[in-house]
Amino acid sequence: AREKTLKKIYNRPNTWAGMFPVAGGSRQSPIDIKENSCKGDSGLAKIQVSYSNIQVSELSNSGHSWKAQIGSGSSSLKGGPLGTDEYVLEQFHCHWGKVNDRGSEHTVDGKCYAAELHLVHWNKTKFRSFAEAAASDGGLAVLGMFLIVGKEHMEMNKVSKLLPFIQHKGQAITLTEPVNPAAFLPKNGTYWTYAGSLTTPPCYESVTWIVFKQPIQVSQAQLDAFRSMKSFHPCESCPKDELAGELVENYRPPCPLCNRVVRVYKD
Ligand code: GRE
Ligand code: ZN
Repeated sequence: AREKTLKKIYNRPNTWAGMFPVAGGSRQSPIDIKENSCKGDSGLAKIQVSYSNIQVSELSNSGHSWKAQIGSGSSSLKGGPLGTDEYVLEQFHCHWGKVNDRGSEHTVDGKCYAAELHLVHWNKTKFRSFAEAAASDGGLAVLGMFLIVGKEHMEMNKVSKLLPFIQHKGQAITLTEPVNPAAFLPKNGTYWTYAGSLTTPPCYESVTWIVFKQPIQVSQAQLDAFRSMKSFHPCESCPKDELAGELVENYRPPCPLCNRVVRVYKD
């Protein structure tokens, strides 16, 4: 039964290329990061990130994840593979499994983590809006963090404590306290970087991925709060599929690396 469930779930992203041909392209994300095939690059440097007074205008249930939309404040992401172009934070969201041994989108030598957090930034130097950047090469930069189960994450609590109020698809709530997304970055700045895509439709090939090697910790209760969300609208009845409307397994499995190189920066 478990075999059948996994197959069904994995099949879903396989249908995307029908409606979004680029989903079958050669720079898709996520990928399996093979540590021994990564290329050290002396041209890479530490990621420069700063966030101040970040207010989340809306925390919503998209039916596929929770999403924190940034409303105000200032942010700046540059350096590393991004050079001098300045990227600003648009939103952050997460991908997770039903159980702790799977849920991340990127994998490392085949290893899955329990979840993966995405801080989505757009290139304000070259583009006028997030929408324009999202559809353009060099438009987006996403910081990816692996989540493991351990101690409670105080910044993540600002999100996880509100999830009971947005249990169903389409629901949204305001966050009154500011968040500091820098608190989601691991202490160690070692990262992998490569040219990839959005991991959900429309799967645009516009993302410079920066995936941190060191995982961050969240508590079992915080992950369980993610898993308690539902993928259907409040007025709909619970779908009778394998997941029974639980918002879990919302990760895309690894895509072919094709003609790409993953570079590594060692902190
Ligand atoms: C997603 O929907 O999961 C996503 C975005 C933008 C960038 C990366 C990403 O919406 O994974
Ligand atoms: Zn994502």
